Amino acid sequence: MRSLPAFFTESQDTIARALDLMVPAPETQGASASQVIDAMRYTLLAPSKRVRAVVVLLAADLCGHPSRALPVACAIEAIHASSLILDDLPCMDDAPLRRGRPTVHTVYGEAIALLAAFGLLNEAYRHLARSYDAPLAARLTSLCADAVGLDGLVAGQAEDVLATDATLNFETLERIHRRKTGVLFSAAATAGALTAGGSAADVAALTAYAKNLGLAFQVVDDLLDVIGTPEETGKAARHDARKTTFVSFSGVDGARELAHELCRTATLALAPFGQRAARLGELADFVAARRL
Ligand code: GRG
Repeated sequence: MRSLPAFFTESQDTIARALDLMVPAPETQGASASQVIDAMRYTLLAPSKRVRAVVVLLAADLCGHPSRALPVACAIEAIHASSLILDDLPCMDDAPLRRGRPTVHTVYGEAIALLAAFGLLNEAYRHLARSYDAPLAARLTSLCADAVGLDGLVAGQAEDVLATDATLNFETLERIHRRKTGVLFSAAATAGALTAGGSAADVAALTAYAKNLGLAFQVVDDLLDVIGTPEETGKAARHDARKTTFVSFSGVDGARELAHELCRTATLALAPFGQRAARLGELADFVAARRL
């Protein structure tokens, strides 16, 4: 397996420190609020690849001004963490394990898990409002709301939940995962470019990159459900057995090849940047080959 490039692990550390500050440990909020904050931090600070936040930082770096990217990188990680809590609930995927730990609802109960998910979503938007000047905060908030909303995570999850036990065609499967997974990658790349004052052409190239990267990421997620171990993925193995996945369509080898193809297409979209996009190219290579 390809190991993580050094810039990736350095960014992960920077992001983890910023997330710790974004939702500080409870001190004076009282016992009930403390439980919710503990549950939020339990998910937000758990071991994670933080790949969406890394995309934000690399996109901003590529556009020449990385210094303002960290708050929106954290907001996107908080949105992602919120979606994981919801996705794992008994009424959705009913997952026992996430990020190598028992899922939030199994530790804190369903009511606190739901509140922690809303809490993280709320903190994400609050962080944007407080970290940027009004015009940029408005653009980033709108971008994130679009990614979460009715052509994004919520819509993708709804279609996915309703399709359990159904046989899907490839077009439907692709639409579900573009919304559930792909749009947050696209939002991450766009957000990074916006904080750096990237041009419309920069944003278009980065969005094309992220769209293909996000889908590749999901194809490998499906693959790892079949061939990965809980030690590698931090999740229960073969949890998607009742769903149509990219592996049901293409088999194990076909899914890995599809992921490589999507990552090659992603990297090609960055050709106008030349060597400056090398790190995003390395990130795509990592995604195609990942086992975690
Ligand atoms: C209101 C935020 C919100 C969401 C509601 C529940 C829901 C709609 C959407 C679920 C979206 C979801 C969980 C998609 C799966 C995406 C995916 C591949 C997750 C695994 O991501 P990794 O591997 O995880 O990056 P780590 O733990 O490394 O961060």
